[in-house]
Amino acid sequence: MHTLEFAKDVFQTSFLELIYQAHLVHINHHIPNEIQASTLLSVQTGGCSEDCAYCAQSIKNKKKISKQIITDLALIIESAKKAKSMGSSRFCMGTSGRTPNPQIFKIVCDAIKAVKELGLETCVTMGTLIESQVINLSECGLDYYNHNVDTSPEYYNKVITTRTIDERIQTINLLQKYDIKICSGGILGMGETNDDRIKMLLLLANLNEPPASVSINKLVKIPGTRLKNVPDIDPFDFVRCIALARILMPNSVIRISAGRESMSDELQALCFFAGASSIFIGEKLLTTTNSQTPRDLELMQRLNLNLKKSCTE
Ligand code: DTB
Repeated sequence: MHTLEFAKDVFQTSFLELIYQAHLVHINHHIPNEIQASTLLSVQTGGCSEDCAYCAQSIKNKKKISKQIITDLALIIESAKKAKSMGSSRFCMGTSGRTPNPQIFKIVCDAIKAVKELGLETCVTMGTLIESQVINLSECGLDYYNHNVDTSPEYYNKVITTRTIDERIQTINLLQKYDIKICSGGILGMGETNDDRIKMLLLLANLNEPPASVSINKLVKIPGTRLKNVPDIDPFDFVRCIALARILMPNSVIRISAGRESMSDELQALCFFAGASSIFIGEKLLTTTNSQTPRDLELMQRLNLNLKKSCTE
């Protein structure tokens, strides 16, 4: 168990010392210069009853996205093949909504089995789960489940009121009981303080087991959402968060997730130095555009970074 005092001390270390220490932890626990890439597909988009202030998919959002479902398995497989050909080693499928309904759950279960056959790792994010759903997912061979804690416990109800952070942790505990690896993290730049950021990272580090993947998003300010005008996070504070995550969770793979499109190449390089070693590649995230693939591949080359191969290569 890490203490809040320790986490605050680390966060407040002088910047260069902090990223140097984080880099040492990184190269002691991970293959240097290796970046893992994941690709997202939104299988069910929009029509969500949750009120997450950052999300375009909430029915409470001013610019409503009508509910869309990809029911054709062949289309999902085609996207997964494309992801693999771009260099992705993990295919992540998302569904909007508080919890998956039986129709979407079946589509995703079939997709997990088909995507695994392509030699890709699988990850899904479908909201709150009950035990029988977790068992079904584990029987399908699901590798990762993404379930973010989003922000600190203290800031949570400023962002989401339709659920509690404890509900999130319950689902995470349930998934860990059935040995499904966890991808969890949150969003930085929603108006929270550095203390909130530290508390969120501490919460992740102090779960029964830290998440295998830690997803750190920089808020994408989507028109129509409550957070559309919130001030930006200081980029160096973002890097400090990556470094703190690296030091608190040495074995986890830290992903710079949403928000890379608005980051400079230099900022991304600092994040990689501080311990991030995963990104999303592909044209789109869920509803927004991602950093474009030619730019990402060029950045990998310029920084002498190698993409991690998928399991069958
Ligand atoms: C995560 O932490 N970030 C991903 C994934 N987990 C599901 C989603 C990013 C979405 C960005 C906004 C959008 O495209 O709507």
